[in-house]
Amino acid sequence: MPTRRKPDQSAPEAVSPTGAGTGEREDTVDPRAQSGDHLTTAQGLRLPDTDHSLKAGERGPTLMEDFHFREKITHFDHERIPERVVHARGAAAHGVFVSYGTGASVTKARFLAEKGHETPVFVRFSTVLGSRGSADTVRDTRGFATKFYTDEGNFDLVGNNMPVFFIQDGIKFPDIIHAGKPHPDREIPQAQSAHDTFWDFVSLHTEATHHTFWNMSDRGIPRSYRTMEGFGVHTFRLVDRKGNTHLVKFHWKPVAGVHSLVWEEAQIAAGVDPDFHRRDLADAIEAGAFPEWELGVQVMPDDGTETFEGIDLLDPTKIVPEELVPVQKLGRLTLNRNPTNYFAETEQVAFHTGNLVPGIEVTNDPLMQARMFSYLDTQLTRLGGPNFSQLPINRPHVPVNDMLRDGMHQTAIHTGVAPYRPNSLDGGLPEVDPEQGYVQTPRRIEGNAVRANPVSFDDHFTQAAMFYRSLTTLEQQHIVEAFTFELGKCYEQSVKERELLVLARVDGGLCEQVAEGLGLPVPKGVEAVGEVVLSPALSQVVAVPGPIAGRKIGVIADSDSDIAGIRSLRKALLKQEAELLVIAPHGGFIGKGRNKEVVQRTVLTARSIEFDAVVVAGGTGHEPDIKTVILLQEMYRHAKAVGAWGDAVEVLTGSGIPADGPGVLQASSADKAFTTELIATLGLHRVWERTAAVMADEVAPVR
Ligand code: HDE
Repeated sequence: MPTRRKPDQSAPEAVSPTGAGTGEREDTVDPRAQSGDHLTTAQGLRLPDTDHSLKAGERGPTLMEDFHFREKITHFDHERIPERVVHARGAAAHGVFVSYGTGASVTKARFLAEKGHETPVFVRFSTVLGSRGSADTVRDTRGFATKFYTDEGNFDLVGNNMPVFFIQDGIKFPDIIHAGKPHPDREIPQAQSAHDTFWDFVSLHTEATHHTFWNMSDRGIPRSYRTMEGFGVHTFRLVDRKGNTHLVKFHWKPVAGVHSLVWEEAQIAAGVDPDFHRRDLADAIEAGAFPEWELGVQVMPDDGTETFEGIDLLDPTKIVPEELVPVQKLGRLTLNRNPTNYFAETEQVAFHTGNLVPGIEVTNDPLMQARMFSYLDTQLTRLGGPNFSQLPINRPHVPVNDMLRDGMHQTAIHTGVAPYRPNSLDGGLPEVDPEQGYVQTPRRIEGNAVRANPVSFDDHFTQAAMFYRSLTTLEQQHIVEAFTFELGKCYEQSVKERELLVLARVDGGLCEQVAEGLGLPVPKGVEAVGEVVLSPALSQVVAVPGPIAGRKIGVIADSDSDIAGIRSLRKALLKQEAELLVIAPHGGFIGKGRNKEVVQRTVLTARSIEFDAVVVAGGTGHEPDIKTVILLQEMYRHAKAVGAWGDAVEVLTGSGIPADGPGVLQASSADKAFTTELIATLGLHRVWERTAAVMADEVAPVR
């Protein structure tokens, strides 16, 4: 059996944050990598010592002869591989996709068409711009890449958390990425778009406008990976059993709802816990609050026009509003297992838009066409040669019999003498399969060789205006603040002025507010988009409480606190799969005897960003220290639920929290009414009524 190092569980604070096991599974360990109990060299030679190099005398130089030293150091020197040129920072999980069978009306792909069909998956979430070690919560687009190990071969849906993209033609991809990455001279700023080259590019390439609005919206700072929507972005062509085709757009709908951070939280988290999203995903899975999404499609007719109601379906900067074409649900994805080894799985997984199965095809979207080249190509450098599909995480779960041979890192021992077709020497094998093999639907392709876009790609502003105007006042305010922040970080006046011109073409009111924030004049004589049909589905503010599974609630307590109350609150929250964490002045335990409670966070280690709500347990000492005051004030400022029971209400008021403020919960004990109200407030995600934008409206941000 492989030898395992167990996490230190002796000190309560060192216990896995969720209090659960390590999530490791024996059956995922490759016995070829770790077998036997003894330390060996890569050749299997047992070693007596790995802490001392072989030297000429105790005080002498190291000998060339020390093969163990050389093997150990050489391997270490080569442990890193090039990080992904984009989407370098990521976290992933294993799971299962269960089909509802509803897809049969549009596709013959078995994993979608057969009811109850289960397909193993591996999903990797990422940010686009930052390096592998960058912070999770920066303002950026998120990758949402899913590898379905179907019984017809691997299908990869390599999507994002936003439904549109910056550019319409893949040939510009190096340019937008060069503009978004840190400046080449100083290599700053890391993992963010708040700098001159980014805004220089997007103000000159106005097709980026719609995506820029999504990035500046709350979608650019998701609360968790598990509260993100996912989108295939491009239009795909689905083919049913009879050969009928439809054009579709893929959507992932999170069961936990779509939620975001507020900007100050995102900034604090980037410093206090740069692994915020990675930790959240792993913790939720380890605690058994498995993240879930429903996969759906918007189905449009494949009538030869590749447009729908005037929307060009080949233009990746456009969406089809859900009010126009509702999303039909095809199945449910559950992420239920953390990777065993980050490098072997999350780092080495290789997605490719060209990994398709019968029933799913690509379209002529020029962005998608470029991706069909890039994803295979990039792995040659990143994974060191053409055999990366043999890596365990990339291997399909069906028999593979290709005629690809040799190459760097070849791990297969191929048999036979005739890796060509037809052959007579290997019995004519492998055979081709004209019945079930992947056949592209014949489609007529003609036209002049031109470097040009269709005219329908020219409207860069209408849908940006539709997006902005469809949101609540509160969400619009966040967009205004984000543009003002990002442009405020630019040094070049001309860049700011040009972007104001872009904003003026989208929405005059927005442009005025950003211009005011920047202290610049509003551009004159620019006409904004006129009236647009709104799409309320674009807003993520909810009116009805959603599930709270996986949410974290902190309870401030000390040895005088009402331990029974803490326990009954924990019980109620656990029923909802939410977690209660005790925050105390010191580590170890609070209470005595049977009334002892483990402390999960100390006042020193806790920070507001980790919690969706914080309450103070009755009986807790009334003189809050400065860290407690900061914790409660941040919770209040970030529109999250706070509360207290019994005499601990004084801790709230002593921290400057208005006892009658919205979302400030009070009760004489941690009774049913208190927990019910807490759960309902958490389900709404934020107490937006506290924020200036909503107060100005004098109404809740509900349409
Ligand atoms: Fe990617 N993209 N991309 N991209 N992309 C990569 O592939 C590329 C685009 C997306 O977790 C790279 O293996 C080009 C759109 C995700 O491993 C690379 C173009 C969308 C991931 C690449 C695009 C995406 C990548 C880098 C313009 C949303 C992370 C490493 C034509 C629909 C996958 C790698 C993971 C990764 C190229 C545009 C999503 C270089 C050339 C549009 C989620 O091949």
